Amino acid sequence: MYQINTDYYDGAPMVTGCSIAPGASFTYVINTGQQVGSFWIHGHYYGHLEDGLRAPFIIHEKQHPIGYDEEILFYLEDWAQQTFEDRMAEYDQKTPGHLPSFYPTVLINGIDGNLTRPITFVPGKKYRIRVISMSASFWFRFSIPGHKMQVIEADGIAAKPLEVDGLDLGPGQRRSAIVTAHNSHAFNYLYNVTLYANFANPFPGLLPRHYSGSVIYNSAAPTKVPTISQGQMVWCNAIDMQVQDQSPLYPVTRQIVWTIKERSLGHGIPYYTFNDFAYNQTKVPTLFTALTMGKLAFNSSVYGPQSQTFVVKYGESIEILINNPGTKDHTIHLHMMDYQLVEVGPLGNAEANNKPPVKLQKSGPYPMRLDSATLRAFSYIKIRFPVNRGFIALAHCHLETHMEHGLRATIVAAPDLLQKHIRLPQEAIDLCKLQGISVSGNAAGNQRFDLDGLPPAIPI
Ligand SMILES: [Cu+2]
Repeated sequence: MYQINTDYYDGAPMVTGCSIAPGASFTYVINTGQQVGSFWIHGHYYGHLEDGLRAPFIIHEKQHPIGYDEEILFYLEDWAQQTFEDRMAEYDQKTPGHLPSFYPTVLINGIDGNLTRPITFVPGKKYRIRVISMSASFWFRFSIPGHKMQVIEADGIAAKPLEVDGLDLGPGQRRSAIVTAHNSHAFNYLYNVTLYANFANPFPGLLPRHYSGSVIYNSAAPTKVPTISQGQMVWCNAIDMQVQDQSPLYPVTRQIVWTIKERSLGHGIPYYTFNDFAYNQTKVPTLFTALTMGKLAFNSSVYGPQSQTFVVKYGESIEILINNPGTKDHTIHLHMMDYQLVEVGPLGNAEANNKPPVKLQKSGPYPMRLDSATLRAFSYIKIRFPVNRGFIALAHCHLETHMEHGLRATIVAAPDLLQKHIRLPQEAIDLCKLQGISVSGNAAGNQRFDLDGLPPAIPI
């Protein structure tokens, strides 16, 4: 959520505040007047979302929008048979190149994907199908073969309708699409949910995993299953979308380059970074450093090298080029905003790895805005956003293991405006005090550039 001047409600531990310690409580205040659309709530601390602390969060328009009759929600989860902690322990003991014996099942609307309930279509009616990927690691595809989908929303932002055969969602992504029911009720159909990923070896029946549920027009009718393979279908690709409000391409006054690096440390533990350091928690939440360091808050050094902090100023218009020369797909999520996805392209090393290169594509004049973009292996994306207020934005891959193993960065935007407008609620301060966490000073809780006591940054 944007959390304009209420960054302390963002919920990213040690970035915008302290975590909720066992036995403690904290009240989040969400201004529902700033955004509408599909979101989700999830624990942002060490795999909690993967262990189940995740729920859809939908802000409806004040008035029922014209354009559809009913809404049908699907929220999708990858569901492991181990806890995140056990999985990470297994991960950490493996030799390089080996992934844990982890093939998840799928929950559709909170229940076993094999037991999924049917949905009902009334001939001629228009349905808004809302799909929320609350995934921790895997990608999802959703389709209703025999029906086209008009995508009208991505990550809470309204889009000009884009016709596709199905939706493709990385961890954290959300889409809405209009599906018009056929006029005839001669047949029933199926909706399909597929779980897939490029980071684990395919295994028959386990990956990719296919689930389906009935689309009932008439309970006495036979089910029609159109013979179209997933490879023949057109999947929703964010770079093909145009934003509904026709906001033009933002200008660029400064380009920042992040190159994702991957290296195995110790017992083959893969670490990931944007640029040179694996993210590691600071000793003072980054927001509190920005609020208490005066003019030094503009100097990225005070946030510590392992917070990978980039300070940007009011009035700047930022482009981030994110290179992924590695073998794994990621979803790049930025908190507190949506950004324009302006370009997607190949890095040139795909063929050497026996993979087809990602096609070079630039956005149209009205680029789609998102908060979570897919970044495929051997490719890059360019995203843009204006600095029109103060905010602290955690940037991270939305795959839990990647995020917990370093793939995060921090954007501190206009700290002068944060200092002017933010008044920390006592509750946010108490949450830190309860855990003995300092609420002022640099990343180490010291003055100026003295980072004594901060754990060493892990260089990659
Ligand atoms: Cu990732």
